[in-house]
Amino acid sequence: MQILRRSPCCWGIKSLSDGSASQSGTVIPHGRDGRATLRGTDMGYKVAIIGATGNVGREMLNVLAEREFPVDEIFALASRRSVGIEVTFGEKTLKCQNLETFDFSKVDFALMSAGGAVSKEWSPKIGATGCIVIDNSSAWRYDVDVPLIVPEVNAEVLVEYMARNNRKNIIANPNCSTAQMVVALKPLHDAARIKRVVVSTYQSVSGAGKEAMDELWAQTKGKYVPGQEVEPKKFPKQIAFNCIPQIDVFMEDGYTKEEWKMLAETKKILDPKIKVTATCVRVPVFVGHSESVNVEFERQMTVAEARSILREAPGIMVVDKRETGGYVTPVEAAGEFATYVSRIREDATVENGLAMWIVSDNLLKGAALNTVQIAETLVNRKLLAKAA
Ligand code: NAP
Ligand code: 2RA
Repeated sequence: MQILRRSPCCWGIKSLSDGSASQSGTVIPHGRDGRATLRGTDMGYKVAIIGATGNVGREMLNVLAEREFPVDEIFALASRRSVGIEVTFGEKTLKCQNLETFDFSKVDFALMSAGGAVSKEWSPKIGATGCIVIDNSSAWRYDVDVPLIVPEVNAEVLVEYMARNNRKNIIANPNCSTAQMVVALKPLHDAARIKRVVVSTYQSVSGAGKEAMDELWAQTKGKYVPGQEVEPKKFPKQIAFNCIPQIDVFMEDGYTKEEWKMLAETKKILDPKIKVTATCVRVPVFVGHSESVNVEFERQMTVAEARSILREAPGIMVVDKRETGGYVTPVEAAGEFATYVSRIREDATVENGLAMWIVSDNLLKGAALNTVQIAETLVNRKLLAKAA
């Protein structure tokens, strides 16, 4: 299933909230349409997209083109099954090449979204050629020698990493559910120190890849057409007209791996002292993850203060009208660069508590956009010049 993208600014508002320097120092200037673009650079880069036929890979091509990343040459790579398949990059059509036979010594960036097994095998080999790998899988996220980056939150980690001589040249992109949550929590944490987070997710099927989207589509149709019923394959139970409280495998403590990822990644990116408990649920939505988040702070944070902080935060858009329809749903967030925060209210069951609703396009801030922002940060801060 091809993802139909919505118009860039469906709400008639700019997609990123702030064009000035974020607290981490990442400068994200805006283009004409309000989207962030790179500062003027006098050189272009050679970029390979690994997993270019997939959900995230196609979005990476779109985002690079839309944000006018300074590309000299671009290569679409996938498995040998996809050699010759065409994908688009702006106005251009690219033919997919086989990852296994590609020469990475000729590229600066490998933006990777081909799953953990492929990344485990290929990222070290590609990194050893001097090319910077930015990987979307979970293969490297918890490696102490690999930075896990959300540029609005911890871009400064890249400065120290790129100055190392013995680095792997691998940078990890977080899980989609973590990325959108930490980008909203970071400015609040800076203001009032977060002690504990309780999050329940409502994750779209695109988070599980293109075949998962096909399964929802076919299963939904199959419910109405006798003889065309579709058994669960990508999901553990029927996903059409249903909710499944399991994403990824179960762990010994009864949590799922997706839930554990939210905990471990929030600690690595934001603060190891923050306590997180998560319940991750798959819902029959094609694109856009939603999260109900309860946050406990060290000091009082009023709703008004939280709103005002979030309104200024990079990457965040507050839409919170306290009236019917005055909040964002995944349908509105799909195709957008911003992470939306709605339904901000006091959680009176704990001291210093707030509750909120966070929605973002999982293929964009949750994957492709964040990957491109990491590459932009390396370029803008001139960190690549130091690459081995
Ligand atoms: P997808 O739609 O299933 O696409 C998978 C891509 O990987 C395809 O391009 C596929 O190429 C390629 N691939 C598979 N095996 C390969 C191999 N042996 N060699 C080369 N390429 C191979 O999956 P996706 O949703 O794009 O996700 C990709 C990765 O990003 C996963 O690690 C996922 O966990 C991660 N991620 C996804 C999201 C999200 O919201 N979707 C968010 C964060 C992270 P072929 O077409 O040739 O098979
Ligand atoms: C999911 N978080 O939604 C994952 C994507 N890698 O399945």
